[in-house]
Amino acid sequence: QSISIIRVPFGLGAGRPGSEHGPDSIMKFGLAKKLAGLGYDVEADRSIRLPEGVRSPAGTKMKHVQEVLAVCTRLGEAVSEAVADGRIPLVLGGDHSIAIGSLAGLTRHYGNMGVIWVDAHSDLNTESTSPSGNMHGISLAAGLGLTHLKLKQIAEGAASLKAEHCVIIGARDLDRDEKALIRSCGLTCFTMHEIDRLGIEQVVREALRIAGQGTDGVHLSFDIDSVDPIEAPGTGTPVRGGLSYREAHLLLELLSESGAVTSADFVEVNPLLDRNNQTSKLAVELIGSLFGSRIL
Ligand code: DIR
Ligand code: MN
Ligand code: MN
Ligand code: MN
Repeated sequence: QSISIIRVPFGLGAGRPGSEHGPDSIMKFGLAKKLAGLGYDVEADRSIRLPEGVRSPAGTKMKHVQEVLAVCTRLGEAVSEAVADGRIPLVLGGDHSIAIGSLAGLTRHYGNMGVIWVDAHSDLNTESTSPSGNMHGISLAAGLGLTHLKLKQIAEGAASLKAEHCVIIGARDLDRDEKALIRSCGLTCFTMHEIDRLGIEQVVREALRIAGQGTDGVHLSFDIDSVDPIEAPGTGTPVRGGLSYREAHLLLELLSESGAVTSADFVEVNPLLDRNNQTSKLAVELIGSLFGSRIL
């Protein structure tokens, strides 16, 4: 099996700078070596940069739309190429707006893809409901075709996700209109409340059923702010009451065991806000668990 690590040093979709340093930091703490040690053929030379001269007009409500579109277009091509070559795309953010590029590239190949979105947030705002104007807060809504921005604009042949095959895990900070959308749009949201009650193992089993049954691929989009800030302080919008260290690992170990995941994003690591690189190191470990690293 082979993995294409695609670095996306882009952070303009977040409200504060720093996530653009995520990919290099995660690489620096040994990701490529870790994956090679697990037996994968690793390609790690892809880095997606913002083209020169792209700049959104000032004074619009959503910030940096043109920059997000440009980066996501390039990312969509790289992801699509990896899939066409039979390699697993592993996308390192960057802020979570880049998931729009991953989804655009992936849905060209997977006509009926399931998505597992692990996040403290739901990223289900739209251009009209976003309270912040930050593009990382609309990426799942964009995947579902609920925003003005469409995946089709980004990659030819891309298609919107079906809500019935999308699952959010770890949510605990939702905006008003996101809550209404979750109740009405048909996706499944396992908030921290459900994780407390059911346990992370049952939640992951349910998530795999929803995203995996009757689909032709499963994309994992993992926002590091899903993990409790005690373990993952290096992120732009930390929210207390998150996944414990072991819950996060177990989630990824169970996904690994299932063999269902066909691509992944790891986003929102912000080295400028980190303590002793704890969050970058955690990201390397968690990605290891997704790709088969085990305690024994
Ligand atoms: C908030 C925060 N819901 C927004 N979203 C974040 O800006 O739309 N997503 N941080 O990861
Ligand atoms: Mn997110
Ligand atoms: Mn988040
Ligand atoms: Mn179905």
